[in-house]
Amino acid sequence: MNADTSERAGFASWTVVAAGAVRAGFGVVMALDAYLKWQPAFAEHYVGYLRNAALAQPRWLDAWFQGWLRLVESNPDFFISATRWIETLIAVGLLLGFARRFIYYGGAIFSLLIWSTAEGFSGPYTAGATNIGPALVYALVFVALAIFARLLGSTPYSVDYHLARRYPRWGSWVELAPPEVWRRPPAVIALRHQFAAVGAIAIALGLAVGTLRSAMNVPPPTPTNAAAAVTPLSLYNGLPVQQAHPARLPPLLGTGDSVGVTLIATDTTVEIANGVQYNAWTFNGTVPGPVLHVRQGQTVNVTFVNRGHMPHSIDFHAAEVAPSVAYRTIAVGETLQFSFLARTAGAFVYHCGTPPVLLHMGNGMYGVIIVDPATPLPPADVSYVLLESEWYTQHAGGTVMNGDYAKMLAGTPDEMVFNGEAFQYNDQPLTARTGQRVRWYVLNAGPNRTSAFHVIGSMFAAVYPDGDAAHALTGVSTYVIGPGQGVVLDTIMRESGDYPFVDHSMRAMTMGAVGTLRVGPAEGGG
Ligand SMILES: [Cu+2]
Repeated sequence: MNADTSERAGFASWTVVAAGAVRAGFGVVMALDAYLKWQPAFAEHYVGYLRNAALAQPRWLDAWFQGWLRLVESNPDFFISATRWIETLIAVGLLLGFARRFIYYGGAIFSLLIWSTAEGFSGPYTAGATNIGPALVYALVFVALAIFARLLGSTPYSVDYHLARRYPRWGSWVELAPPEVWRRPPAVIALRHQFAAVGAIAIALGLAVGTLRSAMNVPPPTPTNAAAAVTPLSLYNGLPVQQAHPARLPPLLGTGDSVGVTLIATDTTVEIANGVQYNAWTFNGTVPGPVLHVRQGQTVNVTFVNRGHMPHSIDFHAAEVAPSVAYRTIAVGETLQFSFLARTAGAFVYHCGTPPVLLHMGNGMYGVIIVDPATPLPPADVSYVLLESEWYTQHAGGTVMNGDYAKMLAGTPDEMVFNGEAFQYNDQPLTARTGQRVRWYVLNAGPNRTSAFHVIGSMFAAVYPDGDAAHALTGVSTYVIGPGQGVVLDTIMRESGDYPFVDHSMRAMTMGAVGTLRVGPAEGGG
C-alpha cells in the first residue's frame, strides 16, 4: 500500500465512522423527543399546541391551520398515537440504521409538518428568542444524513447493511447511493476512529440521560423567564447600607385642631437592597412614603397630587370617609383635596387604592399615619416606626429591578423588608438603653403576606392592639400583623447588647425582614 492509498483509506474510515456517529447521536435526540411525546402532558395539550400555533398567523395561512385543526380535532387520539409511534420508529431506525431511506425522507417530511403546524413556523421571532424551531433543524439533519448515505454508500454500522448482504433486494429499497456504491466492499475501519466515535456517543448519551429529569423542569428561555430569574438578593452586594431609611417617629405635624399634609405620587428609583434599585411608584419619592404623625381629634387636611405616569389615589386607614369621594382615582396632573377627623388612635397604613391595587401597592405606594391617643400611653423614651412590605421583582437591567405582577399574584416575593430596604437596620441598628421604654409602631403594608413580629431576647412589655392603654396585652412574645394592619408595642430591655427584631416567618427573615436594636447601658449607670 503506498502513502496515497493509505491516506485515502484513512479518510474513508473516519467519514464512515463519523456519519454513523452523527446518525446514532441524532437517534438519541429523537429517542428523548419520543420519550417526551409519551408523557401524559403531551396528550393533554395536543390540540392546544396547534391552536396556540394558529394564533396570529397571516390570513393566507388560515386554510392551512384551520384544515389541520379540523382534521386533528375530529380524531385527536389518532394523531396523538400517530405522533408517538412515528417519532419512536424514527428513533429506532436512526439508532439501528434500519430502513434508512424511509427514515430520512419520512423524518424530514414529518419534521417539516411539525414545524409548519404545532411549532407555528417556530415563531415568535422576538428579541430574546433563543431558537428558530427545533423541527426545522431536525429536517435539515435528516437531509444531511441522506446526503451522507448517498455519498458514502452503505455502512457496516447499520442493520440495513447486514440485511442487504443476505437480501440484496432490501438494499435496493433502503440504500440511497447507486448500487455500484453501496455494493462495493466497505472501507477498512480503523480502530481509533471507532473508539473516538463510540466514546463521543457514550458521553452524549450519558449527558442526555443524566440531565433529562432536570431539563424537563427548566422554564423555557423566554425574555420574561430570564428577567424573572434574576432576583434582587442575587444582585445584593452584601456591603453595609450607609444610610438607612429613618425609623424614628417624627414629631407631630402640628399641635392645633387641624394639620395639613401634601402627598405627591411620583415615579422614582429606590434602593431595595444595598446596590439594588427598583423602579417604584411612590408617595413623595420614598418607599415607604413619609410617616404622618397626628393626635386623636385633629382634623387632617389632605392634598394629594398626581405627578406619576398613570392614575393614582390615596386611602387612609385612619379615616372614616366615603371612599368613592375621598379615595377616588385622579388622573396624571390632577390634585385632590379632602379632610378627615382622626377619631381613632393607633398605627395605620395609607396606600394607593387604584386598581389593580396589588400592582400599585406592590410597586411601593404605601406609608404610615400614627394617631396618638387623646389619653396618652405610658411615656416612651424612644419610638420607632417599622412598615413591613414585600417586593416582587423582575430584572430591568444592570442592578435595577421592575415589578413582577405574576409574582405579586402568585404571592411569591423576592424580598420582605422593613421600611423598604432589606437588612438595612442590621447595618445601621436602631438604638436604645437598658431600662428605657422603646415603643414600636409596627405595620404591615403587604400587599399579601402576614407578619409575625418578634424581638429576639425580649418579651413585649405591652401590646396595644387598638392604641388604647386600657386594653394593653402583656405576656406576648410574638404578635401577628396582617396586611393593612398596624400595632403599637413596647419593650424594655434589661440587659445591654444587640436584639434582632424579625418577622418570625423564617422565610421573611431570610429575604430581608430583620434588623437590630442595639441596647447600651442606662445613662449614668453601668
Ligand atoms: Cu397608584
